[in-house]
Amino acid sequence: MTLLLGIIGKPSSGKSTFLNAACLTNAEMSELPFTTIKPNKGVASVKSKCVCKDLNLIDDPKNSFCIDGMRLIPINLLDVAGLVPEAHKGKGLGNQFLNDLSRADILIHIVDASGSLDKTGQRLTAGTHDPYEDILFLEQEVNLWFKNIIEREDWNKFTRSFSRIQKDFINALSERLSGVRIAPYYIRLALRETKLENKNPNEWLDEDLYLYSKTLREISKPIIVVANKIDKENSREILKILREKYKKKIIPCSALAEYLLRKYEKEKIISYIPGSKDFKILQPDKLNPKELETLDKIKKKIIDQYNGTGIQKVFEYAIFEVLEQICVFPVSDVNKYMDNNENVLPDVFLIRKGTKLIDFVRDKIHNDLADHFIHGIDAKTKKRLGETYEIAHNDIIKIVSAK
Ligand SMILES: Nc1nc2c(ncn2[C@@H]2O[C@H](COP(=O)(O)OP(=O)(O)O)[C@@H](O)[C@H]2O)c(=O)[nH]1
Ligand SMILES: [Mg+2]
Repeated sequence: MTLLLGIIGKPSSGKSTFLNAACLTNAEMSELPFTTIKPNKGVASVKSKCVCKDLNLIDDPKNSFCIDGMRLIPINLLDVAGLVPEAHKGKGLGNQFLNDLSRADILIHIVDASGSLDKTGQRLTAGTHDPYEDILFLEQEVNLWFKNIIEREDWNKFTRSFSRIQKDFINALSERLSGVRIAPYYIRLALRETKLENKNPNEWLDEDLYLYSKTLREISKPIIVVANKIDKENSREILKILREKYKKKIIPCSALAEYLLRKYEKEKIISYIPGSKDFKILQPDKLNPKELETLDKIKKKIIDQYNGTGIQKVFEYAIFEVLEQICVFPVSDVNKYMDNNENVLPDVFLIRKGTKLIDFVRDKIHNDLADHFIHGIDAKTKKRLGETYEIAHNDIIKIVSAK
């Protein structure tokens, strides 16, 4: 299944602009809070060095693209309606918003780094709102959403039947969380990390339940903070302060700049590879002086200073670092690196680091193939690979099965 990134943040922070820039779609963007009611979807891509260069091959990508030896691998984005305080209790578009997020593998929090919106997305004098509040608020709101799902109305009754943490309890908890797509493994991991595995569920205090919900949320739906609108005057200063307070990684970004660059690129007015640190103006006569000035500003004030507009960095960080994904290329001919239709290196899959060969076959290729699995072959070394072989980044593998 393609990875899904949920884009969250208060109204008008730039979520739709971010999605449109990343996917060149046409979701409505506006100053008005709640323009986005239904979630907007899009397909963006992450970039990873393709194996074709080292092997000196010309590839025929099918499920991805290859540009200048870089594979562009699709990922799904979902831009969801604005979040307001107490959404977890159903305020604003509350529960609908949160339910839209339940399918996400990771959440991208778009923060207005110019500090010119209050917490409901209404305009303020620039710099008067502290975006750190937005970060704390949103993390808490999502944690409380988890807590509500676990606690429901009957937590005391629910826990009465469990005298200690054991399989039954974990199974029952998984059941409660089934709507949020959380692997039982994460449920156990959060019990261990919080040390709550040693405490009877019926003795958990309210703060234990919050701590558990928060930990589980951090493991299963990590949030990445993106400081958007860095093109605005005061954003640089605010970003500096924000970094001191938040301590974790924050990625500066100008969704609007990226949107313009991709739009001009599509119209062939400039040449620009998303995420690159430069662009070239191909048809200056198609741009008026104001547009030329805007492009000049994008180059000097955003790209040169932040090493790009930030959007592509968000994806690479989310996929390769936070979600620890690696690339694997299945083939059926280990000498020519082809599939059955003579396509060279047709597909690439993203899988989590540490995935065993058999689990990859079952989850990404076919159950049938996994059931009749004999062995794999590493196309580069021609070595045999067993079921428990741990796949390495950029492995090219043929699966041999009895079917
Ligand atoms: N200056 C600047 N404005 C932006 C940026 N991203 C979005 N905006 C503007 O912020 C407003 C709200 O954007 P929108 O994407 O609709 O926000 P949403 O409610 O979070 O989906 C629009 O006027 C956008 O043009 C950015 O990077 N820089
Ligand atoms: Mg929107």
